[in-house]
Amino acid sequence: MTNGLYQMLLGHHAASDAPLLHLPDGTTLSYAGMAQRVAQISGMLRAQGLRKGDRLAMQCPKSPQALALYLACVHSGVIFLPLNTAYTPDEIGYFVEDAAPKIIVTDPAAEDALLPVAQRASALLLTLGADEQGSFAEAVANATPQAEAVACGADDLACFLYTSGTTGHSKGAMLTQRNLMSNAQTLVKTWAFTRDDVLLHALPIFHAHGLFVACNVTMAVGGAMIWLSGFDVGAVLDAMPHATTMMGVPTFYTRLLDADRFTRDVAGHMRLFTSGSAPLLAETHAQFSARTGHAILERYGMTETGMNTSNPYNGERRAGTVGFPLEGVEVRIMGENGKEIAQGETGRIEVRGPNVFTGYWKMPEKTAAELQQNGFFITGDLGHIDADGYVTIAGRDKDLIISGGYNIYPKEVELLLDAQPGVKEAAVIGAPHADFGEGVVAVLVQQGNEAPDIEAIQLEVSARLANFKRPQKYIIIPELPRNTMGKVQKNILRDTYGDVFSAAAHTTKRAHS
Ligand code: MLC
Ligand code: AMP
Repeated sequence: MTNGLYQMLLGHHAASDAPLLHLPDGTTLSYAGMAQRVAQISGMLRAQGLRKGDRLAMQCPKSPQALALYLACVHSGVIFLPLNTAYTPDEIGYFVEDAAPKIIVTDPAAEDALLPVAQRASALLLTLGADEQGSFAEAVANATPQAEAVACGADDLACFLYTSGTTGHSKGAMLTQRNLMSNAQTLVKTWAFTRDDVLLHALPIFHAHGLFVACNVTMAVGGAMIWLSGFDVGAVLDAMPHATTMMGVPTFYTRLLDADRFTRDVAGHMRLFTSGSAPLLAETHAQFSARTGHAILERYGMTETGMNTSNPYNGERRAGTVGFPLEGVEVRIMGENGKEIAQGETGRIEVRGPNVFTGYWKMPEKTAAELQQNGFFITGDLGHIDADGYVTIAGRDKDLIISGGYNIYPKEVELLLDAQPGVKEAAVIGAPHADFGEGVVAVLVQQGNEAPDIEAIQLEVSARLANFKRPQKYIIIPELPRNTMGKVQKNILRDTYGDVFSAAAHTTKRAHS
């Protein structure tokens, strides 16, 4: 048994001087250079007693060494658990307790706050900053390199990605080597990636999009990445003439379109722009085509499944659709009665294939509720398939807000707001937002005669929840609209407060920001 995922990502090119990362300081890290880093980190993991199947959690700023840590986990058979850098220590505490990692690697700035979390879990806490300084670097420098990859099979677990749920509790989606390998290989074919590609990488690497789609696909072919720490329009425009491809969330594209400097010439060297993680407005697609001559290729995926569908590389990229099921992936649309429904009609989207995860860590009931015995995963998205086979996402069956490509489950925010002084109950909704697609709005019902102290609530929310989950608007109303079953009618709230982020709304609504 070898280690298929490691072979695909790095093993095949471990001796190559070809560039892997082009860095902002003008230097380049080659595949061979990355393989050396990985062997060194693997040596440290081994010395710390981590073995196949153990977990390592990382909440670090994006850096080449953070990518090397992911690869070293794959190399060592250690399950990699990347965490959003915006998560608060409270949130991290939950993931650490649930996944029980042996090592937590964090930003030096978060060390003090995370120390109690690490101590409670008996985990070793190491620090790794954006400049690659910290105790992680010291531990790695002193290690004996471990060149040989630990043998892993396709069914061995490679990563846990936490995804929030409608109950307010996050679930660790367990992804195997097969899930990641099959998806990357399919995408390489579908999007015609080759070693000549230079991907402009401005996404975070703690989610499926930036890590498994962008990095895995590029590395599977031995291509290069221009490695940016995040999405800064100026830096992206400077880099674009040197790149051939970019993967982004819709916010990337609307922000680029807002920049006068973004012209057909700047995009002239690119062969492919892909979009996903959130719906791309047909209007953005059209504006982008008019400005650059490029039709953005929209695809559809999930943490639990990797990518499911894609518009074609050759052929019509139809705006407003997410294209066709990927090779080897089955997509079906189910009706209320549990039966597959006729083409063209909207129903629940289910997917099956080698990309679909194996279940939620330590949550057999939740796994059984969403991942059926026949292998079809219930995505929680609603959609239809047209006569030509294009899939359209028509809405969501799950109560979910997607803001700038990040998911917010209202229940999690509502539970916190419900517990605040002066709040009788809360409903959290998404409202159209020009930059983020959707923005988070909290609708509160006050307890008693005194209005809740919004500033105090905002402080508490900031201490507890990651920044992208925090409501950007608070609205106080006498009572929440409910149906005859007593269920809050969020559709009415969305209709009523749908314009809170538009300029005119500021003067007409009783909204605090
Ligand atoms: C940042 N902020 C956000 C936000 N990102 N608010 C709402 N939604 C977001 N997504 C807030 C911060 O709290 C901050 O507020 C202010 O905006 C500026 O912060 P920033 O960090 O400077 O923002 P910026 O770097 O501009 O980030 C915006 C962004 C980023 C769109 C570039 O959010 C991003 O990289 N999104 C990508 C998400 C992604 O990779 N999703 C993939 C999931 S995988 P304040 O008050 O502090 O100033 C998946 C599967 C699939 O879904 O199909 O791909
Ligand atoms: P996540 O849990 O972060 O993996 O988010 C997955 C969800 O993002 C999916 O279930 C969809 O609701 C949404 N999503 C991903 N890609 C698209 C897309 N291209 N269009 C619309 N929604 C998308």
